[in-house]
Amino acid sequence: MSRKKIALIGGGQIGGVLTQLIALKELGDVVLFDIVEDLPQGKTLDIAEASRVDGFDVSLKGTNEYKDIKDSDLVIITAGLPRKPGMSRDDLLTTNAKIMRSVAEGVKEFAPDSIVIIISNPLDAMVTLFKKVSGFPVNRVMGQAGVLDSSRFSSFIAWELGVSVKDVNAMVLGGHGDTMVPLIRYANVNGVPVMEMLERKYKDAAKAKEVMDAMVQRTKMAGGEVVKLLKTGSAFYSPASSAITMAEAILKDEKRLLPVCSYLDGEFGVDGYYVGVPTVLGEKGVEQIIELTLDNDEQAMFDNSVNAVTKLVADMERLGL
Ligand code: A3D
Repeated sequence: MSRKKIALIGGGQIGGVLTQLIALKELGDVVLFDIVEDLPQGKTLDIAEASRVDGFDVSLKGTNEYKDIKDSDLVIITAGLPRKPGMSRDDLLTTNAKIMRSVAEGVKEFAPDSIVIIISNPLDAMVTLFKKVSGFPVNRVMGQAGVLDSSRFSSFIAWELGVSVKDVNAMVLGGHGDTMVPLIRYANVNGVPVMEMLERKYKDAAKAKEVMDAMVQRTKMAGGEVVKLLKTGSAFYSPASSAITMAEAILKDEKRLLPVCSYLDGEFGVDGYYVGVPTVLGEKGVEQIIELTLDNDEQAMFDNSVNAVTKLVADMERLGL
């Protein structure tokens, strides 16, 4: 089996952590691309010089030229501005859409058979734009958001219940914005419903609901919480780890069921939009979309989130981006 080639477009905060994680896990050879001269060369050199102590052996190359990503198997895109305090993800639309267009053209030309994971915000719009400009089939274009949002939700549940986060399964669906949909009813600790555990802990259903609502709210605002603390940018360790989970599922054909920003063609009653839904990832990229039953409240939240995505995409089209 030949070594996989992974192109990372954007050598900023997330791009740097992605490079390091790919090296540590020896997932493949990395080409880190950025428009800033010397930045990707400096980051890859720094990480490569830890190869002896960390014990990894992969090739890491920094570049400012698209031709170096030629024939990559997988591309992960983080090019674009991150949020600063007080900004919403949607405030990044105009700037990042221009960047995403140029990236999509570069990837289309030099890595036309790659599978692409997008992280740049506003996520749902950037994935839509990449698909439109590249013309890639929808199974090869997806976005990372739900894995991170679900990991955040799972962390809050574990901290609240005093259990290992390894045993928590909780999924967040919908768009990657304030309307995202943490699925309370499906959240469990090794099969035991989280709501049941909260009700036993507090011996009061109303209090349990209040605690869960606070965790849901914190999940929706979790990106902003980090932005407020960091002041100069947004979260980068956890988004990188989340994208690596998806990358590993694809490169190793793991068939993992993960919440992925996938193209819906009638599933969940949505036609022609990218939305976060349970997705099976394997060597072909998006291999299955798993539909699940939503109750009335969940469906209303999901519809609201889909509306936010359609509005964002309409804004992008209205602005001619
Ligand atoms: P940052 O550290 O600023 O890195 C972005 C990099 O993109 C910089 O090094 C830029 O030089 C580079 N860049 C700008 N224009 C281009 C271009 N045309 N071609 C190639 N590279 C370019 O940001 P970051 O790494 O912290 O975040 C990157 C993106 O991810 C931002 O849009 C964030 O909002 C987004 N983000 C998404 C999530 C999700 O979960 C979806 C989480 C956190 C951040």
